[in-house]
Amino acid sequence: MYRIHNKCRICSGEEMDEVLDLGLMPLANDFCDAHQEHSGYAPLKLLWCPRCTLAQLSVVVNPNILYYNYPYVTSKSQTMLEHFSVLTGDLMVECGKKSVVEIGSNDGTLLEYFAKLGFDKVVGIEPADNLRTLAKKRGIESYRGFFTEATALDVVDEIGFTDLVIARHVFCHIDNWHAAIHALGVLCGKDTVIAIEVPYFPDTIAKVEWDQVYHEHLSYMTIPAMQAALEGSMLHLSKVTHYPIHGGAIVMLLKRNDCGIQPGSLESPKVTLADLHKFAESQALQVKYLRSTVLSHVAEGKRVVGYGASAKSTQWIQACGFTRKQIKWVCDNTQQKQYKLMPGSDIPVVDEGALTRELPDYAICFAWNFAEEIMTKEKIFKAKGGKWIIPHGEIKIV
Ligand code: DWN
Ligand code: ZN
Repeated sequence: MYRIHNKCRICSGEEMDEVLDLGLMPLANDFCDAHQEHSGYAPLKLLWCPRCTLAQLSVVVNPNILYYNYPYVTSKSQTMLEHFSVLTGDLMVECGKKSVVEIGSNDGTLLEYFAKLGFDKVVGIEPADNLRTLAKKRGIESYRGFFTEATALDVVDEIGFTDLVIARHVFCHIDNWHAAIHALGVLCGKDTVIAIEVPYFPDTIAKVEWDQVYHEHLSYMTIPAMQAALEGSMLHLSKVTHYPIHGGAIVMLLKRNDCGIQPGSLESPKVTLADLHKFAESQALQVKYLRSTVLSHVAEGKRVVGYGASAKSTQWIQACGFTRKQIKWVCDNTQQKQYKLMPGSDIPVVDEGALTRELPDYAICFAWNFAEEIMTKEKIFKAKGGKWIIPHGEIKIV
């Protein structure tokens, strides 16, 4: 199911420091029916390479297990759609308006924006069969499989060099960065713009978003790490823009070295080993706090549920050791997660309507990145006396 990763994926350094150990964890998106075989548990440890400053996991879970049937769909939040609208607008300024290739194109939501903006070649690459089917329903065609040199060559054969390549929240899921960077080069003509969106690790650290650490996220991105990874390749980092999505993300624009434009200087806060040790200490305190808060409410006879069966929810539930004794259910608007069981804890996932049907006393908003949207939508819960617990940074009860 997994293999040990003990050499830095940028510099092959073997002297990596262990900075966070979450123990054995289930795969964050392994939602199963009761009778289905669960994928099981794998160690979840964060290592730090002092040479190139990349934080990375100590194991690599087989990507076929993680991604061939993937329950997360990008179209389930209004906030995300607004982000897509801003992002496509920003990228239109950077590139020509003919062809776009998206790596990890999910259900085709983002590519549909580009199709509507008048791009005439819109192509996805997506390993998950269920997601390619959803994309097809939107009129988006996607190549089957992971992003490799072979796929890049197929795409170039079909549409030539593309104006824009976009990869949202996939780069940190990739094990072999050097192969991926090489394959990106294959897609690129002189004027191609590559846009890579990733969670921004300095934000993850500063806001103690430890729940972003799970088996899918093999690496944790900083600008110096990306620059180190690109060294010696035909690409360079030309621009970085920060966006608030998913608790803080950056979009890095990459161009070919021979594009004729010199990159400007890129500012980047440094993450240090000391920051990571502090992060690990704060993580333990957050878990202790949520656990004791929930246990004391349950002891008083209050009903506690979860809202949003995000990957992050698996991390919280597992780290706090919650079972359905503490959390009755987690509701979610994603059909593929509903009426399944949460990975590890087997807490049931139900539809969103459960919140107003059952009016529990407390709902933990595990999709804290969409808390505003969710709280606005679920006004009745609050009006009837329900309280939100927001497990992000200093845990808040609203
Ligand atoms: O990298 C990744 C990031 C970008 O997305 C993936 N590995 C997996 C995924 O992480 P996540 O599952 O933590 O993502 P979200 O978008 O925070 O998940 C939110 C969950 O909440 C989804 O299952 C949808 C659900 N939801 C809901 O039920 N009602 C969301 C909203 C806004 C709602 O109103
Ligand atoms: Zn390294």
